[in-house]
Amino acid sequence: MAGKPPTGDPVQDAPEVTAPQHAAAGLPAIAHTLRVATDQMGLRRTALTLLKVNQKDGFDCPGCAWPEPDKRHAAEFCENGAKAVAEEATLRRVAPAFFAAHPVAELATRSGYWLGQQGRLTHPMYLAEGATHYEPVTWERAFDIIAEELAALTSPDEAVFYTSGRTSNEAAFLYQLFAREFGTNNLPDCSNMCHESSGSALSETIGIGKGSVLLDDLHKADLIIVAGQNPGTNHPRMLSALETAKRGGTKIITVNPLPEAGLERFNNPQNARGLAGRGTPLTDLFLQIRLGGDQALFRMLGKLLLETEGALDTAFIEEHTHGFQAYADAARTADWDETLAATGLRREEIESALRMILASRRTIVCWAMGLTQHKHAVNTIKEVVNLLLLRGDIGRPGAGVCPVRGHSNVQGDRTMGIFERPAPAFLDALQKEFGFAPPRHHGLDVVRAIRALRDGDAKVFLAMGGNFVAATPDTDVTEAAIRRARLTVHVSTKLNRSHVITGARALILPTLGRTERDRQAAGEQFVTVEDSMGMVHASRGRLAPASEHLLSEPAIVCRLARHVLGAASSTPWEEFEKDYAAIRDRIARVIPGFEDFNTRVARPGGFTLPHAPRDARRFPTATGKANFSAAPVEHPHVPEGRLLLQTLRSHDQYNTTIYGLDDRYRGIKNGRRVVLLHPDDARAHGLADGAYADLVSEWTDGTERRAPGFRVVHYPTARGCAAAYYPETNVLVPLDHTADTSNTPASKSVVIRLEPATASAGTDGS
Ligand SMILES: Nc1nc2c(c(=O)[nH]1)N[C@H]1C(S)=C(S)[C@@H](COP(=O)(O)OP(=O)(O)OC[C@H]3O[C@@H](n4cnc5c(=O)[nH]c(N)nc54)[C@H](O)[C@@H]3O)O[C@H]1N2
Ligand SMILES: Nc1nc2c(c(=O)[nH]1)N[C@H]1C(S)=C(S)[C@@H](COP(=O)(O)OP(=O)(O)OC[C@H]3O[C@@H](n4cnc5c(=O)[nH]c(N)nc54)[C@H](O)[C@@H]3O)O[C@H]1N2
Ligand SMILES: [Mo]
Repeated sequence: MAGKPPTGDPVQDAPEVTAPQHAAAGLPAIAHTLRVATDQMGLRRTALTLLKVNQKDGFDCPGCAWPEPDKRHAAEFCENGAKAVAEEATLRRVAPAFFAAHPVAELATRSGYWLGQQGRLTHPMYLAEGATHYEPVTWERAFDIIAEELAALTSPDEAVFYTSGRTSNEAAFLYQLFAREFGTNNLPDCSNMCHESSGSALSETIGIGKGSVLLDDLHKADLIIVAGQNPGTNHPRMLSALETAKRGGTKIITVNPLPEAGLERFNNPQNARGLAGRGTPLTDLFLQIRLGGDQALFRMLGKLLLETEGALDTAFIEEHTHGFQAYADAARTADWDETLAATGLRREEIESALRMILASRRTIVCWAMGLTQHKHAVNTIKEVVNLLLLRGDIGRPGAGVCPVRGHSNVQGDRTMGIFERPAPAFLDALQKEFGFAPPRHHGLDVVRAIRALRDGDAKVFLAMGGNFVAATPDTDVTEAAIRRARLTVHVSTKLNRSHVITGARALILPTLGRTERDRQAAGEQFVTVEDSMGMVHASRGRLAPASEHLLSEPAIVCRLARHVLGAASSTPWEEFEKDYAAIRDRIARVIPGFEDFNTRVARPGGFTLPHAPRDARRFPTATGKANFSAAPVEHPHVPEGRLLLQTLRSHDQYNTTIYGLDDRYRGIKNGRRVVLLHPDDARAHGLADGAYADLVSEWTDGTERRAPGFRVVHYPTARGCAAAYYPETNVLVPLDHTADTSNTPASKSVVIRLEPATASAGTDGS
């Protein structure tokens, strides 16, 4: 049986609401997985494909970056991983006839969901200046067009090279090499909108911007604090790790404005207890915090530890840390009234958390976007580090920091040098290996790239994956900025909004996905990725490519580089395209930790990158120690009558890729334009459950932004804290509303007011 054709028209957004669930996965997850997968792939392909996900001889799941356990199940994937695979391995195709039938202006009126459902891109396509339709173009001509526009720039810094985190290590290494040989560090990536705040905070405090725990540490911890993360939806395989930990006696504290089903109870579909029994309860203490209240919470916990006899690991603090006194002085001034106001918690709740921390000899803190997407995100994460340092909980088994990464290779892309602010040592190594002088001045991150495009300072935009216009904040501003570009180019697997909001000229370059065979001159190739815990391993696609016209990402970069750089480059681009082992040999010589790369990655399961704090309690910071921080405590200021809005993911989406219109665990069906409100907040605004409201964001410069027609859902969220899905609500996030230091859009704390809707219901306008 082949896949079903996609629905023909924009979907009517008509949310139906039932009670939220209290457990994740179980049989409904399996049923849902199989339905979605067979719709896209048919039955045979579904079985063949899903059995290769995350196996040692298979491909890395294109879903999240959670690591694979050493002992793997025959089905080492989750419902949402299966959806990510089905989305890529779909049998639906977007061929030239599709583009002939649909003018770009018409496609720009379609929802992101509809665009994505059309299938895989099959041919390179070109939108000429002034043209109404994309037309097929040869690869040669496509590269010439890019070379032509790049040559016309007055400075290499007028070009922007974006990356989304699915790109393999090999492609990412070549891509940054190409950009730097061309002459710019303009390498913004999705990380700028994601864990940049974690990277900033961890580099300053422990000397490396990556998490310090391995999978097994979670099993060994006495206490795991999960703050600002919804693993039931976004990292479902993490629930198996939490379940194993729980069964060994680990306690879990959840810190979240929402009671997320996956953290309440887990029905593991891989065992009988999960399928037929009651599953495993996960959270022992739920702290229903206000949005942005985490820094205040962790600071108060620190103060309480300081006041408790024998609570500190003084030997560790003395030998391995710096700045304790300044921190302790600041923490002692933490005030209960302010803490309770910022967190919305009761004193007893915080004291319960303290008792659990005191009872734990090994504590891990896990977090994701709930901590990183705030104005004071970097200081919030530094506060998490403070708490762990007090107890010596970094650099020993069962303890540490665990920022849970998003895209499956977002961490690897950064390791490979996708960064607008590269370290001088990295550039030195590139220079030595490839014999050119890389640019030394910093490039543009995501927000700065949008400003540069808006102001006419950047003119060519190239994206290695992703969906830039839909993923970034301030949709109207960003779309206008992109439309000013001379040329926009997208290397993509699937159609998305970024292909239809274009510069004067535009190219779509279709590429192979993770699941597909990659054959080059030297034979069949594999690529490598790095997971959230610094494990590097091979990924080998098995399916026939979606079309014979696709090129792999490494091949696209190699050919682009040859067209653009020509004889000026002495890099062996042709060799690299033939055999990716040649790329890995160079990575081995440039990037520490990759010595003997080809040999070590050939081992089943791959290898672990070094991490000085984790491996040896060495902290490569400016002080040579782990740094305490004494930043003032902040929390969002919300004017009277206003609410704070967080923009988050439903269960049926992967970032801007919409799989369906349900958010099963939260009890929402058939619609995405919903706003979750505490019943008291809703009533204060005169909004009954089922009423429709416009969300109006208010920014400090007096400007307002409106997202019309959201169905109000009375929901058990924290008081004063609303929630709605991204990307529909990106129109509300002001471009300048970003985190200090990391410059990450503060998408989890947007001040809004609610107005009765001007129209009763919208179509799905994502
Ligand atoms: N299926 C699926 N998997 C994914 C993705 C996907 O879209 N779909 N996206 C991938 C990517 S790129 C990423 S980065 C991750 C994202 O993974 P998550 O960070 O889990 O994603 P969000 O939906 O943004 O959820 C944020 C969570 O933090 C909570 N939160 C929000 N603000 C605060 C706060 O101020 N304090 C606290 N304590 N909690 C808060 C929210 O209620 C929610 O539970 O998932 C990755 N995996
Ligand atoms: N308001 C708000 N905004 C947010 C967030 C939020 O929580 N709230 N989260 C932010 C976060 S954490 C992130 S990571 C960003 C995500 O930003 P992006 O990474 O830019 O967005 P995605 O939706 O993941 O990109 C999906 C597209 O990638 C392409 N693609 C998929 N697989 C491949 C592949 O293998 N190769 C290539 N070349 N292309 C491929 C497909 O064409 C698909 O349409 O969004 C950010 N934006
Ligand atoms: Mo992300």
